Amino acid sequence: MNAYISSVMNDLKTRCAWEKEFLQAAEEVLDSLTPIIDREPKYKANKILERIVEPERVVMFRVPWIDDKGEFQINRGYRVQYNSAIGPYKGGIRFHPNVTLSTLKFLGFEQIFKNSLTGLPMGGGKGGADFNPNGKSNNEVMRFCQSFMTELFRHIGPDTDVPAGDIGVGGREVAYMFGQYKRLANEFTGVLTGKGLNFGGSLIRPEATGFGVVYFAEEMLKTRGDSLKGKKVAVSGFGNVAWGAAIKANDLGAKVVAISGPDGSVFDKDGVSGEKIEFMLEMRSSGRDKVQDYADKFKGVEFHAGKRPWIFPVDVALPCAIQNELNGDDAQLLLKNGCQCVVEGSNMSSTLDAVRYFVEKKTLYAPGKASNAGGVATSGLEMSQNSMRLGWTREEVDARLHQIMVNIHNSCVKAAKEYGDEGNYVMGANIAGFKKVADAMIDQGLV
Ligand code: 2IT
Repeated sequence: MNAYISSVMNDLKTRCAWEKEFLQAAEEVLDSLTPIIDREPKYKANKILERIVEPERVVMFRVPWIDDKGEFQINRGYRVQYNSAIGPYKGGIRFHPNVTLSTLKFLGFEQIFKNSLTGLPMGGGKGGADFNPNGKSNNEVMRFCQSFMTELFRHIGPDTDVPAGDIGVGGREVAYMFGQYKRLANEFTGVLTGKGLNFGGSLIRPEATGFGVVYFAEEMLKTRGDSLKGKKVAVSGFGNVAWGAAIKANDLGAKVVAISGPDGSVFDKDGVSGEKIEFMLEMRSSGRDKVQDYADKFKGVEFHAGKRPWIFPVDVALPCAIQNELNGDDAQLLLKNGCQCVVEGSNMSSTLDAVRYFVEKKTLYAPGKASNAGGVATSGLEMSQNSMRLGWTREEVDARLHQIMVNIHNSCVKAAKEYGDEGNYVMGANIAGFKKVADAMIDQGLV
């Protein structure tokens, strides 16, 4: 870290002392920008770091709704509009009881660089609420989504800010929010992505994040003359990202031997494939949030209560659940057991000590902002289709997604090499993502 970067970081630590996740994300990015900041004095001269860590706008609002018993409920809603230098704010909405401003600032900050890496014209943003959809009735979820959108609608628009799903927000929630937006704004536009196919959604969007993670893993393995064929894979979570990743890993000849949930992990020596992948969807829609259901349903499956899937000997690990789900000890255990490749499907899956360990050991390690960008990239493709008022075929969307993941992979590799640390995907992703946004900010003057 050079003097300019550490002064920006120290200042941030004082001013955002309580925003732990945000400080973690900022430190990971800023630290790895050292070689480009050293080489190009224009970024310091234009105070780019001071500007890029500060969201352009944050909206926080009350979300009142009525539960099925007729009781009033109050949640807190947010939208962090982080950076619009290269396009309208774009990023998901998370409904999870742990959501705070810190969570959404970390996610919004990561989204700036991720969206830039996709090569599509999208700025960075993120939103959400400390609402837990698990255990809620369909009507409760609908009322919550409508109330949330009743405030959010005045801050977003197809050329201003285009939200989508994230943890706790899937097709059902996006549809309810879209319905309410349309009613309030009196317009039918592509203001949200991840919509249903009947009203402007894109084919492949549900699978896209997980597919992209696996396409990225395949590109990384290729750099060492290897491939996913015959590899044993551990996936964490059983949500949208884990599901897409399991499908594509199977397609490419790998065997998914573990998935997990908040209650523990399952080890399935026969592999998660066929109807077992369908069952992941059932577990998700049941709202029970328990992976033990998988072990109860299928023969020969071990359930390890309270354990993460990083205890199993595998070749490839795909963390696809939530931030900080893989720590330094997990990283050491994975490598000790022979894992060669760790590709993040969740945002900031790894703690800073795990990231540093992987980088030091020259593991094939990809940070989420590069490897999980296929989700938002396909959202970008949904925006294009909405603007054209046309829909592409599955094959067309999948081919574009695949090409985007190959391009992101190559940008990371190229930037890491150019700035002196070949094979370091953390540095490569951060520098490549940063450069485009920072240069656009300089061009547009002090705004
Ligand atoms: O973290 C992410 O990139 C997402 N949740 C997807 C965002 C989007 O706008 O599709």
